[in-house]
Amino acid sequence: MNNLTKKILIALGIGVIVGLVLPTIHQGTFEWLNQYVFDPVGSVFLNMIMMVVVPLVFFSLVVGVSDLGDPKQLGRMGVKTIIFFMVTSVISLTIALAAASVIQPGDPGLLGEDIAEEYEPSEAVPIMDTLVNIIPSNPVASMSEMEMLQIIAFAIFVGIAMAVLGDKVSTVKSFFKQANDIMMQIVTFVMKFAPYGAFALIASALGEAGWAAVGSLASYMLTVAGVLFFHLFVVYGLIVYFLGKMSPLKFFKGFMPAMTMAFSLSSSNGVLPLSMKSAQENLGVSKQVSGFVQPLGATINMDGTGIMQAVATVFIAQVYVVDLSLTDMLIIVLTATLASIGTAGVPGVGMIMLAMVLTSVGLPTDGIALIIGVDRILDMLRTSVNITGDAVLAVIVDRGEKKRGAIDENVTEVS
Ligand code: DAS
Repeated sequence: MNNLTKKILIALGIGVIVGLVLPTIHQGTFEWLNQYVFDPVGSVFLNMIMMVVVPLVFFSLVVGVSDLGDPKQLGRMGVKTIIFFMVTSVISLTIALAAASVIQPGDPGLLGEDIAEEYEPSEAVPIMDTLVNIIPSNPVASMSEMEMLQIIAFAIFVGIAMAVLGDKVSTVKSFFKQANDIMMQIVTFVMKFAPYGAFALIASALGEAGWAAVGSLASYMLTVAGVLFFHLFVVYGLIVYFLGKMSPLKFFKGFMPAMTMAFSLSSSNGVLPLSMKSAQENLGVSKQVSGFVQPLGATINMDGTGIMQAVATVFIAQVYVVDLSLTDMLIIVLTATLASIGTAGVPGVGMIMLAMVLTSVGLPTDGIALIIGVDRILDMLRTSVNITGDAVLAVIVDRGEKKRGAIDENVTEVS
């Protein structure tokens, strides 16, 4: 477990104690601290997260899509990889939305009854209008208004155009890559502030909501963890058995070193070398397939993150007593799936993308304050799921390529 994770977990523990105990000792002291310490520190942390959402989504998506290469040259393996990633993302998001809707982890009174009256949800937009309006008439206005689906659509157009133009736009492409690196560096700065932000937000949330919040937070965490384990062992297990023709036991035993490292690092990118080593040496995946599918997956495929985002969005909607329509559910699936295309696998990025999903369905992002404190624990779990999805696909693509005779074990580049 790395140093930052330890700091966040310690800050979280102290925040829970302060939030639950201080108001029972002296309400006035809690209220003063809440007004002059917890709220300001928590708001700064939330604002820092919101600050990077639009540029991070735009730059990472442009780079992610353009890195996929020219659609014409993408090739059989590329098309299979992207389709599989999208299919498992939609499956994981659908399971998560269904589970959260049935379990109902969000306690409507969590933020006080008045919040339910105060908060006027945006009126439900018909599905057809939503789909038509995805294409922005003014991309700059969409960015300033944080219209996430429109920003994603514009970024995909730019990314594909960049892929088609290739070397003609290499200067612009390196600008976008460097801009994306800058955004990821800012995410690293923001995460360094996470222990203070997590402490302030959980102390404030629990102090205001009391013990009821503990139950609701526990229910939220158990829902996310339950769906993650189901997706990991049942969905991936079935896929690797029926499509990869590999025993799930052999698969999980062989990939366990990478899964445990991902759990402690909370970073798909950080564990990528070990992910590829485990897939090649323990699961027999060829270097060509592993070298193509797993790095691509570490960036564009984050089923675990999508599960958290779907459950968190339903949880926050329940707390604000907002009924999500079918259109909203579709938007959540679209936004979470497409947004993960560009987002790099580093700690905490899923929470930043959650702000984007919430915005896309018109929910208040300050609902993040309720769950961000416990997010690091879930980040560890979901990162393990993220990289396992990549390995499952590597096994399947490798089997397909070997069956087709397209793999020459001695060749290193992708055929
Ligand atoms: N920690 C991210 C990863 O490395 C996932 C997330 O933040 O949701 O995949």
